[in-house]
Amino acid sequence: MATEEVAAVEVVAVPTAAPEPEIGSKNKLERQWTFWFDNQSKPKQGAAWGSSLRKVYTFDSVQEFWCLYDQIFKPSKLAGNADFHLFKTGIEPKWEDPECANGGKWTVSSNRKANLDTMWLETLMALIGEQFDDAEDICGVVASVRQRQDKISLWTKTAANEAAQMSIGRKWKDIIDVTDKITYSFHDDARRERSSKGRYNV
Ligand code: MGP
Repeated sequence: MATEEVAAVEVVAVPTAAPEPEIGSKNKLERQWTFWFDNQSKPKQGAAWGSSLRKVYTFDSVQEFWCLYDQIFKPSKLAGNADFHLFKTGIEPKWEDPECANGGKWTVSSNRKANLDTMWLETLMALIGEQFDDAEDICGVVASVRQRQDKISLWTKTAANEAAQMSIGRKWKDIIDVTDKITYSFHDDARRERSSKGRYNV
């Protein structure tokens, strides 16, 4: 009997080690994301919009994201005209994509390069970390480096759904720590008129 008690105590006393993480194991994301890059610094005469747009990398793990971010994706590093995109895999960053066709975008301008990089990174992390309640309505994000003024735009799917867009806009402002008013424009309006008016403000 005494031997059994000792044995029981010994069993309880053995520390239960947490399983070792596998070397090289990955933290999977909720979904796949694709980085795109559009270098418009040397536009070809007469080339259609989008002809310099390139798909760069598709990933679905936290590790791949940081690897990519550390090596290449800092918008402020570029002087000329360029767009950086992170979109859900399968959606092209164009008005013509069926998922974007009835959508629009919230836009925030940035006067400082450092600010652009911070807002870009905060947005990327919020997207891959599925921080938005209306995540299904989001297509992706674009950082536009421009001589005049840099900007970041969050593209969404259903422009007509004002409640969803307002919720996304409010959340995004929190994430990137912006207090100024931001504006949502419909791609449909932009298609018709270059300097189209915004439809929603938050
Ligand atoms: P832009 O890149 O969104 O604005 O669109 P940018 O470069 O900051 O310039 P701004 O002066 O309008 O502020 C610029 C132009 O590119 C548009 O007016 C369209 O002619 C063209 N364009 C932009 N996008 C995102 C698309 C697109 O998805 N499809 C097509 N066909 N043309 C687009």
